[in-house]
Amino acid sequence: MDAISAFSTYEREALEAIESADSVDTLEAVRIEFLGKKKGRLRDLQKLLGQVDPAERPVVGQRFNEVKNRVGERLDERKNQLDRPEESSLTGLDITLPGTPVRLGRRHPLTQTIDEFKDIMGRFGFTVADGPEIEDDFHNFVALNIPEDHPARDPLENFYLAAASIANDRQALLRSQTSTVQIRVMEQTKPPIRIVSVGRVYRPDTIDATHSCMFHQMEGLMVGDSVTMAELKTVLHLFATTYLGEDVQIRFRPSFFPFTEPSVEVDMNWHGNWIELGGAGMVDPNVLTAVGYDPEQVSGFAFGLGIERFCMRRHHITDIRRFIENDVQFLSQF
Ligand code: FA5
Repeated sequence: MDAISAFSTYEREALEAIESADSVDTLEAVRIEFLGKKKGRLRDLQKLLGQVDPAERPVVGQRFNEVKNRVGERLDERKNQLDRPEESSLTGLDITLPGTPVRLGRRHPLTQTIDEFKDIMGRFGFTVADGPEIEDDFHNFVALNIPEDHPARDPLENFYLAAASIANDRQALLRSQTSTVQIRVMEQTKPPIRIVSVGRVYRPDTIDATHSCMFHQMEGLMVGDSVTMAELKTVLHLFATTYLGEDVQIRFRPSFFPFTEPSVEVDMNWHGNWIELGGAGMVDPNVLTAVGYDPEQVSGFAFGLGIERFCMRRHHITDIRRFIENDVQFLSQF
């Protein structure tokens, strides 16, 4: 047999033996048989190489190296497979490919704003209270001193639920304001009270760049022996400057809410524009009475701020609908 065909036979037999080796030990035996330095079959091939005509040696030598390298490489590959049986058994998975880069998500800008609001108010001593989004007309209207004939109770202004009642013949609806939580907290707690409540509210408003039918409010309530309007103003001013910076101005405009007396609309001026923050005022004596407090003994202030508009102002977002479009490009900026 000439050297070239001896190399080919060696190569074929070595590769077959490598493929059929089913353990690291068997594979090691194959390595010793074909590549072993002392008695391996490669030594025989080397001897053959020494006998070829010097003129043919470059070509035959090249073939010898090819065969030797090919067998060596295949041995290494098979050894890797046998060393990691679980991975090799995952069909179709090439574990040598680079991994898919992981892209971490981020919190929604409104969630970031809400967390920041709670954090700021927490530093002023306000704890967080929660209330249900499906409310009853007692907490959304009656206890808030909103009479039966008030336009805020109009079916066209609210999402009343078809089921006639939650309990006690109360009409169920999606809450239209977080002021409901004032009542729920006062029903269960004695003064002093200092809470904020942040959450979704629902109104069938016409949707445009600054109005949505579902939005978020932060309610604040402070009740104690002698809480005053000056404290309300201080808290809102501190809140706005902490969130937006020292260059914010706060303005109170006389207004009316059935559950506060006096009532105000609160505006802020930031970088030259006035925007409405929300409503506020001193808790109406009728509300204090409805929850069993004595209005001669305690007083309090309350406010309700629209969260979307704050967040829009800070981040220069011009359309409230951007918050609910789920556009990853938009959301990934925050
Ligand atoms: C209220 O909801 C009162 N509950 C606020 C209040 C609380 C007054 C405590 C007194 C004491 P108003 O309806 O004005 O008030 O809403 C408050 C804020 O919610 C508005 O200033 C605005 O920022 C936001 N808001 C109201 N309607 C929408 C809407 N459709 N889309 C987005 N934000 C809105």
